[in-house]
Amino acid sequence: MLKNNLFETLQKVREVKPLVHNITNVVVTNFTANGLLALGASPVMANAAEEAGDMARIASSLVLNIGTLNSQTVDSMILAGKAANEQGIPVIFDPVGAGATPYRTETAQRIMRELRVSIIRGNAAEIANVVGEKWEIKGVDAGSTNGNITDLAMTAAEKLNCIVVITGKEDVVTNGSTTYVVANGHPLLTKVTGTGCLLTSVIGAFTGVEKDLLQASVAAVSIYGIAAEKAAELTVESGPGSFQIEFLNQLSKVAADDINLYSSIKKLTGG
Ligand code: ATP
Ligand code: TZP
Ligand code: MG
Ligand code: MG
Repeated sequence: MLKNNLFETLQKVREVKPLVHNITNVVVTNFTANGLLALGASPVMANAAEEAGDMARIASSLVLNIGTLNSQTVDSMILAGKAANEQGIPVIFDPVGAGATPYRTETAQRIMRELRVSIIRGNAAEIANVVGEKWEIKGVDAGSTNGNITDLAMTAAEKLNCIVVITGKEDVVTNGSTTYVVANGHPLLTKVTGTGCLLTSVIGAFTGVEKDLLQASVAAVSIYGIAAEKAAELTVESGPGSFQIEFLNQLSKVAADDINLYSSIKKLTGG
């Protein structure tokens, strides 16, 4: 994937300011809205069943996140997802904590069954549990993983018939046949809650301007990791609090030169 394509896609986000409809969790709502604004997108959070379908219909993309799920928000997710599907609006799903409790696992599987999800993004254990493999998970955090993450991502993409993004030290992005590994990011991202959730919404923003959803996902994951690397350079001595704020600053500042210097994208499989 060409580095100047990455920057062009980012510039499109900044110009178009795609409306990203999020039905997300109460932990990360504010951080997600601020992160999307910093990136250049336009966030909206709308959970009520009375309006979820209407909001999804006017959005560029719909992001569903089960981090603090309850039966009402799950109903709203299904309503919004069906509305988005009818209009051909991409649905991006974050199965937060799938595998931690039966309710989360079953809800994640229900969403994948009842909706046409374009992209699913999670840690390795979450994605494994969505496809019925019982990898260890600790609450919402990935457990220790011995499994092959690339194989897991490719199998999941085939089973779920969507793009799969598995994040961790390295991120794997695949549609089942073409697979990329992105090595951007910084360990400080694991010390701030919601950095996975925000990434899922950032992928949503990129799908609002790039119709090739695999390219959109790779661009989002790499640019997000670059912003984190730059933020870490400035705050690693101070710690996660300073990093969280600087990360928002850097999301708003990623430039063509940063992409040329920092982006680390390898194509593993596919033409
Ligand atoms: P978890 O709860 O298991 O941390 P998550 O949903 O928060 O999962 P992460 O896998 O932490 O999501 O991914 C969020 C961001 O952090 C991604 O950009 C990812 O590349 C980055 N990241 C995670 N771990 C590391 C690491 N050890 N080194 C560099 N970047 C990382
Ligand atoms: N508990 C329920 S949702 C949530 C927590 C801590 C946030 C998880 O965010 P992320 O992005 O998966 O770290
Ligand atoms: Mg994390
Ligand atoms: Mg997560």
